[in-house]
Amino acid sequence: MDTPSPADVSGPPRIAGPGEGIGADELALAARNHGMPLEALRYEVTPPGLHYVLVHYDIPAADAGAWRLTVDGLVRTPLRLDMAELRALPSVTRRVTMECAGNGRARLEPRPVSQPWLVEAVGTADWTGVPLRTVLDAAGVRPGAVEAVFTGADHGIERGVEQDYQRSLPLGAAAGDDPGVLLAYAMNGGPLPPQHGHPLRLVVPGWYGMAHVKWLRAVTLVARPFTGFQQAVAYRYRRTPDEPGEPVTRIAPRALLVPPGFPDFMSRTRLVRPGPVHLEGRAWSGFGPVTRVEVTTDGGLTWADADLAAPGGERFAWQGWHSEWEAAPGRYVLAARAADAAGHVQPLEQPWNRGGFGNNLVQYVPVLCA
Ligand SMILES: Nc1nc2c(c(=O)[nH]1)N[C@H]1C(S)=C(S)[C@@H](COP(=O)(O)O)O[C@H]1N2
Ligand SMILES: [Mo]
Repeated sequence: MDTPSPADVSGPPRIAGPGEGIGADELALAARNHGMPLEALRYEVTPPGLHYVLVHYDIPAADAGAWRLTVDGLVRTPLRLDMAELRALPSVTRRVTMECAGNGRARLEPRPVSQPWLVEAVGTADWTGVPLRTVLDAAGVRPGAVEAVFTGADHGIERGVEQDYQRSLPLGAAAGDDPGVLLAYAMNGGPLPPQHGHPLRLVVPGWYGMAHVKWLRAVTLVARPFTGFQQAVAYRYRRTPDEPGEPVTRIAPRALLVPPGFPDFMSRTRLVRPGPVHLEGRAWSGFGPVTRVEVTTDGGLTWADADLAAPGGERFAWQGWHSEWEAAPGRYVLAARAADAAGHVQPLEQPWNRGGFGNNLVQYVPVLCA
């Protein structure tokens, strides 16, 4: 008799065939993980419960009273901190827009089979916690450390590999001012909800979601780049299965519209009345401030500059934009397009890769004016 192995329940990554619809496996993920309803783009800070959620395995049982964060590996003094000790350290609050690296995946052709996000895997929160650097300074980083590995308390199997959720950051990013990594214990002034990492998570401003390890229980300094599953196998920009690929890191620029008017229940087509229509939305980039947002109402034939709010002190929070439209009866396709200070512009053709990562193709919004 064959001995069963974790690989028996876990298939290889798959690209959907031509015309293949979303499967029951993807529906199961989509029903657990949820996006931010796009009308919530109207809020500068996403209200609790409307921020997107992505959890690879299960939300682990977590008791804040018994929680310990260990800091070990290449440090002079290994630490074991409880939540009271962490809360006693000087805290900071930062407004950060977070987006899943797989946002936009379901619109790719061909479609990578995974969590089928359209464009709603985004949210902005005020995260409060201790700068990671404070804790690393207390532990004393030893020479030779090149990366910090972050371990979550959740456990599962992915493509046959049983694992704790783990990710690493280069020491410069983990301990530096840019992006200013936080050990966060509060979200929008309240305790972290279970699905967002209660009682402690990492926040890595400007980086895609996978870096912000939830239910954080260990920080380990290592002498070699981490080769765990979520670092070296998943979250790489690859066009073929065998290439090593570039790592997924910072968020590519994106602008989204608050859907104008009101929706049709099934098609989600928007209806607006003839006359002036106030178009608004938000735009963000992990490479620095957004410098330009353009809007089209004719499916991309012509673009006009939107009024963009100046970047505030919070470099990694989204910026509002608005544009006025005089709508006449007819059918329209609206879209917005962002560019950032580093010179990245949202593409009009899909940036395809096997994981469906960093797909920041512009969002087209069909509108009927009647
Ligand atoms: N421990 C742990 N951390 C995790 C994950 C996870 O499954 N386990 N998912 C990551 C991914 S892929 C994303 S997009 C973000 C989502 O954070 P949110 O659910 O708070 O929006 O958490 C990241 N941190
Ligand atoms: Mo993600």
